[in-house]
Amino acid sequence: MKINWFPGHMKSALDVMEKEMKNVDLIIYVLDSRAPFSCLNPSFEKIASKRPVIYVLSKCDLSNDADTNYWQSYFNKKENSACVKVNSTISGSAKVIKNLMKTMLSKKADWNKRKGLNIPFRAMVIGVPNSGKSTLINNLASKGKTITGDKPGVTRGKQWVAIDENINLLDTPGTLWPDIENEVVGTRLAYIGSIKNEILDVASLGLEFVGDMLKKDKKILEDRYKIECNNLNRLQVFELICQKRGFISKGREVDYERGAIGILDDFKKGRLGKITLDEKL
Ligand SMILES: Nc1nc2c(ncn2[C@@H]2O[C@H](COP(=O)(O)OP(=O)(O)OP(=O)(O)O)[C@@H](O)[C@H]2O)c(=O)[nH]1
Ligand SMILES: [Mg+2]
Repeated sequence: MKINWFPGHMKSALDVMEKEMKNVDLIIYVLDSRAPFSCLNPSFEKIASKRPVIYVLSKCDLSNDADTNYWQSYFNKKENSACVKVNSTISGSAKVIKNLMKTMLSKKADWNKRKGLNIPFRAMVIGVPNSGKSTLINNLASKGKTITGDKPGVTRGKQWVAIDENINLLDTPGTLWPDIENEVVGTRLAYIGSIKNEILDVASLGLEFVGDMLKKDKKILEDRYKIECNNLNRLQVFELICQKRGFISKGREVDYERGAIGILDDFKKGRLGKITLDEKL
């Protein structure tokens, strides 16, 4: 699915992030662990190349464990970087990031100490919409200091949050990039909820998703919806799921849109199991 959702607020957010780069010591780059490669925003290349980066594979409770380990070692190998996986819905689980930050910035801390400076570290948290940036910050702050939500575009302005007396984090609005040319990437960003439904053809996205799951492992759909997929094409499977789940309109027709929303919601909430979409490189 070809995506072009790059509203004015994302453009200004990127400009602000580029400016703030000068004021931060480190970047925390939040990637949804179900599609970490697809979450890499080319617009961030300039932003994330000038500082040490902690790649955070978020929502690891929803991704395949072996695949997440693969992606963790992939991002760990990048220069001047480290990578951790987190489930930010568990209180205290992100603490490892705080310790990692302190280790990665220890030289700077020594330097500050020698100069008698007492300035807190500053890190900027970046990532595509809905990847879990604000939830991660709240987890680190041990208090709900930022607004979160299960739809893209929740955070609008930048917001500094002190997570302890030595570290300040900058929450930023989720940003995409103009004209996402790669259709596979666009589709995966849509599956994980990075793109708002209003600009999508949800029924087609649902059909595409059913097709992708059939290619991956038909048991994912068979087990969840108690159906048999043998010899059925993706449209027939989609319709079967809609019938099974009662996504039927008044005229007894299949309601593809409601069906698609239902299936994609099952994926987003992990009810289809722990699934990683991006293939290993
Ligand atoms: N299961 C699970 N859900 C998570 C995790 N982290 C965040 N979420 C959920 O993902 C949704 C989006 O989280 P946010 O923290 O608002 O995401 P964001 O990146 O700040 O989004 P924008 O501000 O819109 O760019 C919320 O419903 C969170 O509860 C996680 O580790 N596991
Ligand atoms: Mg946010």
